[in-house]
Amino acid sequence: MSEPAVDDPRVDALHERMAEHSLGGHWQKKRRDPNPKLVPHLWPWETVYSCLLESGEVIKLGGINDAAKRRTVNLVNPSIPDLKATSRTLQMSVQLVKPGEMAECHRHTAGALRFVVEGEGTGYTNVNGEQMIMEPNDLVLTPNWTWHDHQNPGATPLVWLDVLDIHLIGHLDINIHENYQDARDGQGNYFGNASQPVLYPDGFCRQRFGPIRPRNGAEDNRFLPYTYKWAEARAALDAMAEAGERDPHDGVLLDYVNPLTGGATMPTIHCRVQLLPPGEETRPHRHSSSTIYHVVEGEGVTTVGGESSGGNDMAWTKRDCFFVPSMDWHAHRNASKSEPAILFSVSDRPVLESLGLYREEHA
Ligand code: 1HN
Repeated sequence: MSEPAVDDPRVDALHERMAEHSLGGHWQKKRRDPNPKLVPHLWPWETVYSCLLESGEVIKLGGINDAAKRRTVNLVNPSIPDLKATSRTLQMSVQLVKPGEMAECHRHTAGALRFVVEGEGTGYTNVNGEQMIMEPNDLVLTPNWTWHDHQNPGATPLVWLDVLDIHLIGHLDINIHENYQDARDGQGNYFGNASQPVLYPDGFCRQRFGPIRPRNGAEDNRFLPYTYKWAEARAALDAMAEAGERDPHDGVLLDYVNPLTGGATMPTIHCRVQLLPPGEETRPHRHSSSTIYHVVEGEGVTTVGGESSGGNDMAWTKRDCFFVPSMDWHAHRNASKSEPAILFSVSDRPVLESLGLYREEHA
């Protein structure tokens, strides 16, 4: 974008001198728009999955540029391809750990969670020593600065969605990463191993922080490693659907809450799961948080954008992922007259809420 022509050479001279000193006039145009409006987008699972499987053939874990020893395919918003980001705050990726493989132990200031897609119940993420077993559709939290490695001792591939607040953390200039291998204990000795020891059995955190728990909980209860089992979420969805308890904008809706505070799943990311009964059409609403969805089952259509923009229909089917930008009107429709549709979603809502910037509007 070029400067508007100014006839006064004194103004040109001023602009030049300010630029030399890393200064800019409020009246000057930005050189490039760093803030394009994000677009809604759908990533068909078929394509994502085939690229992931192909990466399993040609990308060694800890191969090209290392990439902190993870084999993930990132969902990239087409508005900001250079940033390799799903939204301005969150990253959703898909990760593959093949039978016998391990993704080495590390920790970072970015908070992360996994939503399991494929697994036979033997693969696990070790979070600060707890062996968190990953069964399909389980949700596993690795809060910021918790050690985590992923292990697949089974016979079939382990596949899950990763969600990280890494772009928010980047904007805040606090993106720090440490490999377990390079870390030292209190005596200054290197840990030296690629994985951490298993200290606690699966379910330790659920028992420790669930409704029957020791009096002294976590030191900072906003940052809990935790697992939410799909069997419980699914049973609750079915019971509520049966009872006809529905939100007009989201159908049968459940929050994954922090079990100690009852608040958001994590300080920066909130998770939900919703069931749209057969034939359900929700009423449009919009809000200042942006949301990434993953279709757990069923098929339907999400219409994004108001009447003025004509609306953008995203038709989805099982395991597809799609993004709804902040402040865009949206409504969901279950295309089946006989089967429910289930959507898992993540949003940056807790960030907006904590800054006093959360807004919601209903049609
Ligand atoms: C990461 O550390 C993991 O720990 C997964 O499994 C995905 C995407 C971007 C940056 C770091 C993991 C990631 C990631």
